[in-house]
Amino acid sequence: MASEKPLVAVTCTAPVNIAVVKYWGKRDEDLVLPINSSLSVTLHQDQLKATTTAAISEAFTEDRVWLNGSEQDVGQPRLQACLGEIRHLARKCRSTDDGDSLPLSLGYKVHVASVNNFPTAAGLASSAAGYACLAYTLARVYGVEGELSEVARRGSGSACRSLYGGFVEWQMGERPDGKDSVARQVAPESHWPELRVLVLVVSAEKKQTGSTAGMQASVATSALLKFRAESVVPGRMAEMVRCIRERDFQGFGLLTMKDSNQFHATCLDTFPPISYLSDTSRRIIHLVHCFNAHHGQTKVAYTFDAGPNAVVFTLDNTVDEFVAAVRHSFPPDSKGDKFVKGLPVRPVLLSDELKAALAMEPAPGSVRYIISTQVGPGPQMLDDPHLHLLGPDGLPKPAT
Ligand code: 2P0
Repeated sequence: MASEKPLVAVTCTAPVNIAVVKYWGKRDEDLVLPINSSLSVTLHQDQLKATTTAAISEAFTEDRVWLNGSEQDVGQPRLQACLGEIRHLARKCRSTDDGDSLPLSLGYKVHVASVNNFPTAAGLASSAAGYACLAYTLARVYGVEGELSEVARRGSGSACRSLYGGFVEWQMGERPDGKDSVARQVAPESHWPELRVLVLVVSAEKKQTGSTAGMQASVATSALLKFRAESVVPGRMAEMVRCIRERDFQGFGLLTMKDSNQFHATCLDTFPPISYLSDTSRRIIHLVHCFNAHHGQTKVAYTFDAGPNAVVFTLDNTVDEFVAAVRHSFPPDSKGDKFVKGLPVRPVLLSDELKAALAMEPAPGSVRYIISTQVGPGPQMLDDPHLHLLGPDGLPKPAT
């Protein structure tokens, strides 16, 4: 049977992105159109990525999706929207094509398996990487070329920003059909090689209020959110693009922190209020401000999404000292050697002046570990068929 009805399989990876001008709130729930533009940094896939295999075959009788090994309800509206959109694009490609070059695949059902190499739903933008990877992989398997923002966005708004490497803006657009609500690269990953990223993981628990529900509540009740979208974000987008183009870390860091704080302020302005930050998050904020005050300039900058984990930006000449400050303020549990994962960080001794400036009671174990990473490229297709997550029978391979 397998030889008569072979499957066509493609495997791709896609990155996590972290917004420095935040998206929060939709003007159209169905099309996933935002109330403001946003801008993000794509993180390197060596540390954080989603991997997805999509396979099509005449032998498949239904669309099926597995996430981290467990089968999902393929009827979920977001999944249906992505599948529907990619098939729509594939039909369009075919009708403008000479007709012979595309596989006879449009009527075939698809099997999809996806895994993340980091905790799902822990505030680490797993849905962004996952849906970007889904859009990119489906496009490859169905032979779709061109703009994929809409496919990814219909899965999860922030996912369209994970379609590119480096620094990426999601232009909110104006059209009711969303055709101009697209992601664009502002600068490639090679643009600012000194920029480093530290993810401070404080909790791997599932978050309490999902982003979609949280945004709906904020749009319905927060006057601050409306003010932010109309009067604050447009200026911040322009200023952030300037900071990135000029590699102005002081400006970039300051604006990143202010925008994170304003996003969390709109969450508190939502009624009933939403609170994503934990005591440890607030301690990290305090640590960053003490560190910067000690140096008399913005040397590190935090940002927080819909969860308590911190993402910290800094430059390569400051990473070692800042990680030492984190170790000092949040002494690791016994497994101290596993405290930093990813890009190497050298141990350094903190000066007595900096220790005094940190002025905090140590909170042992509250930062569980740090992922040390950098800016990275966009989605990639993997050539090695051994890396497919689906076997020749179209079912997930057993985890090794
Ligand atoms: C962002 N977040 O810009 C903001 C900052 C969280 C805080 O985009 O409903 O998972 O799927 O469009 O994209 C998280 O929201 O929400 C998010 P949906 P999404 O990264």
